Amino acid sequence: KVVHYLKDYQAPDFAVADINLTFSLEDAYATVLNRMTVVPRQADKPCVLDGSAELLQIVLNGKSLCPHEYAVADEKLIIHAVPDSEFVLEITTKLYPAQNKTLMGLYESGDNLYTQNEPEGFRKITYYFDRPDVMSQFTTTIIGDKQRYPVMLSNGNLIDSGELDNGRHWVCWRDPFAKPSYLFALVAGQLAVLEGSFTTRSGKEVALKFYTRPEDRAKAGFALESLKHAMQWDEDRFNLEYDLNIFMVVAVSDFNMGAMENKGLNIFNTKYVLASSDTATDADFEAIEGVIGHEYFHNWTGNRVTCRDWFQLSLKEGLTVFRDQEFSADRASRAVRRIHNVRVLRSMQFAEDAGPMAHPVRPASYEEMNNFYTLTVYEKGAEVVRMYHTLLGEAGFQKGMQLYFQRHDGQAVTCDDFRAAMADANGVNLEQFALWYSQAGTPQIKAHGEYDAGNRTFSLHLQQYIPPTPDMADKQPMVIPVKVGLLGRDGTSVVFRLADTDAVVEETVLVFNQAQQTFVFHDVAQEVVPSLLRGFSAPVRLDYPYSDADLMLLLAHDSDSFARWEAAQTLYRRAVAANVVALEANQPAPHHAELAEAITAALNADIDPAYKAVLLQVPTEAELWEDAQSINPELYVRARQALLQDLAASMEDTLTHWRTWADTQEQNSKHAAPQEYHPDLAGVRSLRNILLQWGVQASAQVLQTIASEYTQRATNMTHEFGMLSAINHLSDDKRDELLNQFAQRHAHDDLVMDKYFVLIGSSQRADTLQQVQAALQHPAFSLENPNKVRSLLGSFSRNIQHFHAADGSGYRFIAEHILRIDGFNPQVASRLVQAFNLYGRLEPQRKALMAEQLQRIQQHEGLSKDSREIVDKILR
Ligand code: B3K
Ligand code: ZN
Repeated sequence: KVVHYLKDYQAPDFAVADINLTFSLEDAYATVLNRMTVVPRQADKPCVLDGSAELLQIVLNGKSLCPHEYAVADEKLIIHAVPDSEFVLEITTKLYPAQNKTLMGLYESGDNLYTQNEPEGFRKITYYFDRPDVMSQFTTTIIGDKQRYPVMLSNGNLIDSGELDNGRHWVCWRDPFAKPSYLFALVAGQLAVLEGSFTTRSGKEVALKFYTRPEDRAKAGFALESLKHAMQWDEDRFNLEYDLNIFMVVAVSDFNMGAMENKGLNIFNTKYVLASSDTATDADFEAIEGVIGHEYFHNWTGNRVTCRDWFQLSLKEGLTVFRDQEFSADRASRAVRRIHNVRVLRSMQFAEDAGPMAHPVRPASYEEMNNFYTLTVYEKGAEVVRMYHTLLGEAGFQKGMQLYFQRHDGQAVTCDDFRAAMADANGVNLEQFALWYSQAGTPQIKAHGEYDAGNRTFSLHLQQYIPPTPDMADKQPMVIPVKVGLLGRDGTSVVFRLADTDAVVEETVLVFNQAQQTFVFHDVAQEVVPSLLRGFSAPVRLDYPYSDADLMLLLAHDSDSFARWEAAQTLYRRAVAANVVALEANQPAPHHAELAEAITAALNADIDPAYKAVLLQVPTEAELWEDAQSINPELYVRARQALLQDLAASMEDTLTHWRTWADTQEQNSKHAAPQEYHPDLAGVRSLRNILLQWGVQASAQVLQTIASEYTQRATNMTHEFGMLSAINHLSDDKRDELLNQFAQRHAHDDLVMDKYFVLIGSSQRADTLQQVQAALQHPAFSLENPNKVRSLLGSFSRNIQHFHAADGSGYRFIAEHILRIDGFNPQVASRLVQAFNLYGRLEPQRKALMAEQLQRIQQHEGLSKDSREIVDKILR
């Protein structure tokens, strides 16, 4: 096994002045001629190229190399002797895209060809210095049959094209911007195009082209509009303009992840391009806008300035996630978007940080880079960028961005370079801040405070602790921005003055950077309840000894929408914890009357419906068990379920009232087409759907209502999927009937069928495993399509109740399918292996059952290094 370490980084021995690729697409294979001008940076170094494709020929400065002049082993080509000065290397390889099921390198989907090269796919195409700090100008010629490959695309601008004999044609693309190999892309096939244009602020007209299967073209309109919004936003907020004359997006249904930011030629999972309101939910529309933004924003943060090495992945990903989050927040519902991001972070990234895969935002080592496209690199990375923003303010942050581009445009750099730009542009010291990149684990803050009426001061005592992770035991105190306000007992905001200033303020950001620290607020007129970590100002867990009454006060009055929501979350967590204790002792779960009242009051308050909807989200099981040990997952499911049932029963009238209100809002909407996506209506529908989920808990009658209204409402997918989700756990035959009807009606629609598989895989019904097994045989299902695997098996692996079934059937089932998938698509398999991350923290019986399956995976002959790295880390 080969472990790569950040500390071993060495600059490349060779530069590539330019690279010319010629792809000849034949019926069953493709040949690639790679002609590059290589410039040695030091004398006497052997030339080591990365590659694993079938090698046909190597020509050095016009002379064909004999086998003794080079060696091929372990995905490397070593040319023993090369000139000390610039030389031309021509390498010919042969590829079989139809047989490539890894979906990396060049592969076939439908009858078309697509590439995916990040991080190390280019080496499956040709032999090259396949590392991000080798940047070059690419010219790509593609030759293919006119009927089979009418459309042939690559990066940059189309500079020439022509006809050939035998019904073939050719095109030549040139990308004027130097780029690393991971940003190279090629697409060929029968594709329809939806066109638009955008005029940049300096007056350049950019052609926008969305390529899809012909039957999908009409569904790309929303994505096209999203792209225009993203281009405008990047100019307005970040002062960044697009740099080529053409921007292409290609949608493909077989894709390992969401999308890929190849220069000028983004390749997208169809899931993040295609939408119409009868096949996509409002959440799907929002995800499309976000991902389109994300990939577009990479043009500057990722492509113009790229990563020196893959350890620096968060340099582009954390920053670009921050940018897409801000884009979405500026588009609509900032408060609700923030809460949504925090919820993802807390339920998934915190779990990663507390498990066997814990790693810093900048990992120190990896075996398989594909395993490090993680929530930590992306989501925690975005929180780290957000902390610069919180500490420096918007203006200071933008000054830092400007300096970053001034210094590094066209370069491959590190997270330290980014931090230095932020520090230097603002004249501040960010040395200690570097710990956010090197220390894994979620910092925990213990806080308490007291009011001194005589001195009119409120003292806040903070203590930080960074838990040990498998990679590191002892950690240093970090810089934690803690945004704080104070509320009086009547719920009003109480002003204060910090020591050493005259300014009287309502809110401040404390810079908490020692193991323990006390902050004193002066001139505080009355006893207060502190509102802490406003806006979730740092990715930490914070514990303050609030009474339930304090939390209810914050829930009713806090002016900060995150802190207000968080108060409800804490109340929910406490209630579930009380249920866990009762259920463990075989007692009935207690009744939570006060909480029901507080939530009812919040629902009845004058707030935005989308915000009401998130207030009704009870923390997920993963948030509930936080870093507990000896976990019995089923107990948490039952305790959470008991809380939902109890609250819903007490709140039945309120739930019905607001559901009727939501219906009226939609009916009387001022929008011309209320079934279409619009942020306002999306908020109303999200409220309606969560009320429906609660409603089903409160009364069996709701199922009848859903059944009777189904057909009329099902013209809108948000409603249709909302209704099915609400009844998905019921054992009533009506549920099966509606689900079957759904599957039949949408049998031809790949993306809607994914939703069907999600419903099957996530149901709490007793027969879920049987239904999942049956769904594997469904004609629309395929193990080779990652969306299908994620929908059915991915959702089952997150189905707490059934994946963690006490008889081990869930573990066995997932392990068996991991092994089937690992044989042809290691990336998708190794994602599924991470379903077992909870291993070390499970109660003994489940732990033993899981160990059996983990060992079975570990001992499997020919297991990919992707899956091996994960399983070894879980079992170590
Ligand atoms: N940069 C790609 C991710 C590539 C993942 C490779 N396993 C998409 C993105 O983050 O925008
Ligand atoms: Zn990205």
